Amino acid sequence: MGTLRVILGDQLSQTITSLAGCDKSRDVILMCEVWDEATYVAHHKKKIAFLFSAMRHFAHNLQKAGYKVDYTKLDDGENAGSFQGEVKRAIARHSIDRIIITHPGEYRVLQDIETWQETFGLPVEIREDDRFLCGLDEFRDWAKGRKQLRMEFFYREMRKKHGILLENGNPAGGQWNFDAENRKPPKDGLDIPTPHQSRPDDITSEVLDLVEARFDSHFGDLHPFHFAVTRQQALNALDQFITQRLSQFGDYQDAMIQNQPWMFHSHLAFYLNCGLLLPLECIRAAENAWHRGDAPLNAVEGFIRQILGWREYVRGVYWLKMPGYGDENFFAANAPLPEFYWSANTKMNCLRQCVLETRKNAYAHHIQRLMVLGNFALLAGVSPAEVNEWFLIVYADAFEWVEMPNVSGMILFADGGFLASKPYAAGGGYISKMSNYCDNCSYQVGKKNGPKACPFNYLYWDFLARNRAKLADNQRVGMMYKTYDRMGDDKKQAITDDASRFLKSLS
Ligand code: FAD
Ligand code: DLZ
Ligand code: SF4
Repeated sequence: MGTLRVILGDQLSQTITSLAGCDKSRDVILMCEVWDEATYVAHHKKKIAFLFSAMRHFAHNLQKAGYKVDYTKLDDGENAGSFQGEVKRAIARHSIDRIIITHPGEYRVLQDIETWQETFGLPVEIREDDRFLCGLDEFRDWAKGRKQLRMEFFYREMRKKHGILLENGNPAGGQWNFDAENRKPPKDGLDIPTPHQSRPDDITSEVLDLVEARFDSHFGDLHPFHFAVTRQQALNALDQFITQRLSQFGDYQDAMIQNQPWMFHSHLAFYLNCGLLLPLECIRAAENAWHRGDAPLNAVEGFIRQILGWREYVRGVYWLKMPGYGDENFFAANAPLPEFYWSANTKMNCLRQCVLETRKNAYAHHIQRLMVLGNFALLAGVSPAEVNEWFLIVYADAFEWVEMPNVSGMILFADGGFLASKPYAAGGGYISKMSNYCDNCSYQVGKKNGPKACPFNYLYWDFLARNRAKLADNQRVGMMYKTYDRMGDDKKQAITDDASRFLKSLS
């Protein structure tokens, strides 16, 4: 008798806890491509191709390392279509007396796994996912008794715990956070390196054919496909980021330039989230670049904060708030998601560009997600459920544990301020300052009202006015009401009328 060790599509790390203590002569590793996972939301074609190809390469490498791997491809005739069904089939095929799996990334999947012991009459061990730098119990302890959680304080604890960017126990450079230096607008003539690109091999080509045939109706362009799909390729992508982009990551972290989807970002979330890269190795690589003098502290600290701070923090919040986080709706927002989030058919150039790039690359960088796509969904009062589904579908790095807190917590403030201290609402002025999108727009960012005015401008004030009862006491937003109150009645009416006309035109 042996152990069935189940590895999910986002657990592609050779150090995954479910493999610890594996008896290669008796234990069986189960990996499966299943219809339920590929369609519970209609993921972007590139996302499915990326995960299936990475899974197949990972299984291949496990086999080469001497593991007994049982791998079900999506189009295998007997494929049961679900994790539960595939585990059942594997138990029937092999001589199994227990199941081991690492804690999954999604609550939905955990609920399913928790039924296996009873369903199959075998002991099921769910092991901690130690690829994260903060355990779930540890986060719960940190959060206990705090009325409000703030990422910044959590991040400082993580810096101390892991000894990152410390000098004699103090923060390197005398500050924990160098964000103030990381808000440069874009400038002409920036030399942005070409992003890392891997060439599809035979395994990837087979997967691309499969996705083309079976997921044709899903959103997104399948070709060209250049994601890294092996650990070695992902390490190359990390190395390329550290040597070519990191030094400018901080300065232009918030900048957006038309037709420059990749900017100086790392594009590593794809690989971190499926397990091809580990958070600590990315953090150490950045820290070492600073020690070598290859990248300035504002860039290195900014990058590390995203991984050691935000990434761990949102995961902690997700597991603290589940189940039910996705149902929270502080503003009672219930508008449908505008059709242009799929078609890009809008005269608002910033939104059009961000949707077009999302469709092409299954990627948009943080500030596009936050201040363009997210900001609009917030101001337009789109229902959290619809926004969550869209963000989960369209990005190849999207898994619910990281997508949902960013959507419900960060952009929609649907949790009433549990994750973030204020809604990231902004008018067109912010987008105009941080991008060149407005240069090519049918609307005029300088105009506040009327048919030619940038819709972000009046939607912003209309959002504040509509939600006054819920926001007036928020210290970070409250002062905006002083500005609103100084406006004349005609101006306030124009805001309401423009917003109402514009929002009606969306449906
Ligand atoms: P970089 O800008 O290079 O940042 C470095 C790394 O830091 C990222 O790879 C990521 O691992 C981590 N990171 C940065 N910001 C965050 C954050 N807010 N939360 C968690 N990790 C962070 N990130 C995802 O990984 N998956 C998602 O589904 C996802 N959905 C998002 C939805 C919205 C509405 C917003 C505002 C943000 C979302 N993010 C998500 C966070 C962030 O936008 C992406 O991690 C980032 O854009 C990925 O690109 P990158 O690897 O080039 O990141
Ligand atoms: C996102 C995804 C997709 C598209 N397909 C699979 C799959 O076929 N097999 C699999 O093991 N995982 C897949 N995943 C990831 C899961 O939906 C889910 O996010 C994780 O298993 C949670 O840890
Ligand atoms: Fe976007 Fe407004 Fe600028 Fe147009 S004018 S690109 S809608 S911010």
